[in-house]
Amino acid sequence: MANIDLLPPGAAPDWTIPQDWGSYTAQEHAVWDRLFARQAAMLPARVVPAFMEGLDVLRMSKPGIPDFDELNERLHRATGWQVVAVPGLVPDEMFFEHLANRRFVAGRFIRAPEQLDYLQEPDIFHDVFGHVPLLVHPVFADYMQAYGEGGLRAAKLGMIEALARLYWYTVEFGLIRDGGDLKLYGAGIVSSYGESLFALDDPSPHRIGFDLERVMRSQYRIDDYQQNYFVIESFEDLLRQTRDADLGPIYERLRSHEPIEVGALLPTDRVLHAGTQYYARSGAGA
Ligand code: HBI
Ligand code: FE
Repeated sequence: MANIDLLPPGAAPDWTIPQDWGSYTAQEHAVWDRLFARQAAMLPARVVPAFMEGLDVLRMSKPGIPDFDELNERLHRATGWQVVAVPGLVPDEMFFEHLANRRFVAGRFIRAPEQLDYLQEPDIFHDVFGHVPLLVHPVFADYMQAYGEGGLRAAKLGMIEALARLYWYTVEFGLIRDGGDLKLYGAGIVSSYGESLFALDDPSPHRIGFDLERVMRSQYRIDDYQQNYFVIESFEDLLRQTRDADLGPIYERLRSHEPIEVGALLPTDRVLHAGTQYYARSGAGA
């Protein structure tokens, strides 16, 4: 694991750097346009409507990498959030501190043309296309700030891993009911062509009703499509279940229980789809 606790040269003490939008090259803008066009064409029927509304409010269909100064005018007016540029992953507590103050940290760099389909570290397409449109939705915006505040409290209790799992299975890889359908909202999914298909259509992964404690116990994979997806009823329900939770007893039980293996199903799970786990077993993507 790279030592992400060394402040990168040129970064401010809060890890932010200037976006310096003028220095993006035509090729970098072209990579953004290619990724944007591919997702914008395939998402409308798959993604939660609030995501498309956010793209529209932020005028994100404008060609090229978004200029944060322009983006933030609209975003801040909508929900008080702003996007700040960082060189890459920031230490957990700094990450929580930014979220708690309605600042979303976005990697400034964009992937190379040959990395179109997967990269380990979040780049500006993952962060800005994937995460930012939903920050226009007032309830999701509240959830992200509450998450940051909860993360700062959890850090003091040694429960960062539980919060990282909650982030992973909601903000990054969450599914949501929309009427009778399942729709995408997790940034890790909507910024990935392949996983936007896999997460909804493929019989392999489990799809399980969201439960805070279950998610906080659930291990996850960072190197391939998810084997489990958790489904929320609404952003309002997600916010209510997390903000109103009595975390003391949950954290106590987490300390005394083993984490839940990726791909496991529990008798207490609200199973919407019991997956075949074929994809994971075949090691297709690994
Ligand atoms: N830093 N820039 C950046 N982006 C993230 O998504 C991020 C991070 N640091 C920590 C982190 N995510 C997660 O581990 C949190 O759940 C803690
Ligand atoms: Fe992310």
